[in-house]
Amino acid sequence: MALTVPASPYDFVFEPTRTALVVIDMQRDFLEPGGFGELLGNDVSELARVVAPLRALLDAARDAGLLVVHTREGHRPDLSDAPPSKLARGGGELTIGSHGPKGRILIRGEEGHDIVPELAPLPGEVVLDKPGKGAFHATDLELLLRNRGIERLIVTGVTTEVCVHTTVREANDRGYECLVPGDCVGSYFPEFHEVGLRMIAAQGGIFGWVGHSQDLLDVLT
Ligand code: TIU
Repeated sequence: MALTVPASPYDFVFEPTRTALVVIDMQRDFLEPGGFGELLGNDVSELARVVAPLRALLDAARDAGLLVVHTREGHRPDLSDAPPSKLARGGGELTIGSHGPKGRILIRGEEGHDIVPELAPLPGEVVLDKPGKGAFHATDLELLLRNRGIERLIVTGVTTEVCVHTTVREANDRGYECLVPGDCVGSYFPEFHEVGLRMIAAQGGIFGWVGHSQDLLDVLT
């Protein structure tokens, strides 16, 4: 049965069986003090507010039978999947692969690369390791979605203007309809968050829809 939620620029209609909840990069490296996000000079406290509403939405999506996809940004220990440009970016001493307080930064298998405990994937849920900002780049996400008949995505996680935006743009170009619940995405920069959300819904929904998790909870539970 199709469900309808109020959203900007107009109502978002979705069939739970044909919709995936995508949780982008809710990793310790981005959210916790001492991780990669903080090493980049960011105020990680800006991201903390996302965890509680996203946990509630995740639980509701699980109960309603939506496909749940968790992503993690990171690289192989030998860095062979990290473009030299990404490794060099920033010019600092601490970069991807360096030893930080939570293990090697953005390296698969390290503590900092893991998803925060509150949002830990359940056994059987898709966990997608991605080397880029977008969840479609160099991953099998599109294949997984096509095989399940998924047409719509509810995109959540961090950060609004970086990995969330890149994923929504990639999805939009591939024909997926994306809803972004604004309280379930976050940025180190409040102004980028604000404008990032407006950019999605502007021009009649140029990249998709922006809504609120409570409206999703109202129809899913
Ligand atoms: N720095 C920043 O805002 N984001 C990232 O590096 N990755 C994600 O957004 N996941």
